[in-house]
Amino acid sequence: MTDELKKEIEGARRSFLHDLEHVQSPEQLAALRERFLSRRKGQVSLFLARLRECPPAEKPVAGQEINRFKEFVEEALAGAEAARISASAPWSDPSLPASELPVGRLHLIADIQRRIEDIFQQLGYEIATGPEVERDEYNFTLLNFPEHHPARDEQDTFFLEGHDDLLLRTHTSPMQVRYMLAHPPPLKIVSPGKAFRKDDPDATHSPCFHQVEGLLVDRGIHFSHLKGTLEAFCRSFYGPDVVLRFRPGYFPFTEPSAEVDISCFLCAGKNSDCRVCKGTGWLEILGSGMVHPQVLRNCRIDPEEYSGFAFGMGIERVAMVKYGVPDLRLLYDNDLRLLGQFG
Ligand code: 2U9
Repeated sequence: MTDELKKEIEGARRSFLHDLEHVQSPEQLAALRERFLSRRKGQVSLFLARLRECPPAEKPVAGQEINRFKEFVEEALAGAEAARISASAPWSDPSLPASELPVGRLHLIADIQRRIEDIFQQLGYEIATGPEVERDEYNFTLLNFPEHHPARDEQDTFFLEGHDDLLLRTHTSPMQVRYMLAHPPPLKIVSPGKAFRKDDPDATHSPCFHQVEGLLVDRGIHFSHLKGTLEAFCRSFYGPDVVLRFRPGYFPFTEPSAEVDISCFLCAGKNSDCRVCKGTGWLEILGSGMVHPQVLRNCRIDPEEYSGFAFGMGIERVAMVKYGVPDLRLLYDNDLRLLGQFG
């Protein structure tokens, strides 16, 4: 019985291999599988049915033979299927370099903010950040804004409804007030972050913008320290050949105050059609001054013993000047092409 079955299995194996060799389509391959492995009438099932007729002593050997045949058919069909799939796959060359993946980068505002922070940290400044919803007292009163200053008008500042003394800070200066109230001098800090003003958006204005302000308070601080510090910063940020120009200015919280221009880093004043400085040779970039004695007093610092300087810059303005961004609104459009185009 076993010998007879063995012969039949051998015949079936040859017939299977012959047909497998001549398979020409996925459909023919499926039909071959059906013919040998179908549960009801497949060749393997027919052999298994024959086991019942086997004498008990021969059953284990006969069963083993049938199982071996079944595994052989299954493996051969799987191999043929795999070969068919890889033959139909598009040709590929694994030695080619991988296709380029898009790589993310910091937004211009965040990038510039960090670069400015890095430079001041190297000069020994600490980074001090604070709340965007501020008290009127820290945003205006202690900074020496008179009661009827235009900035305190509802037209210019976002006050919180139902909270007369709360507002969205109009500059990052209140953080420096907080710091002075909490730390005795000497102190050296920069305060980066968002500020808010009721401006209609246009190419140079946005109701939410970003600033970095700096403050240094110690004994014997005078205007030369301010000049030297801003020169060191601008040379590091804009290039070693940049020249600074100080013009008189006015801020309630500094006295004297100065607007600071830098020489045009693109044309150094030599190109009357320069796209960066528009031919003037100068770029307005910073505000600064010596901290007003009243502001020091308001922050519990004796102006007879201590003096300090402060400065501020708008990050959007820096981005526009440094990278030639023509319209500040581009910085907020969330168009990823911005990241490749500038900076
Ligand atoms: C304290 C005392 C003094 C910070 C200063 C400026 C000058 C300034 C503007 C630049 C462009 C704001 O973003 S902007 O519109 N800032 O010109 N800021 S001095 O002076 C301070 C701050 C805090 C306690």
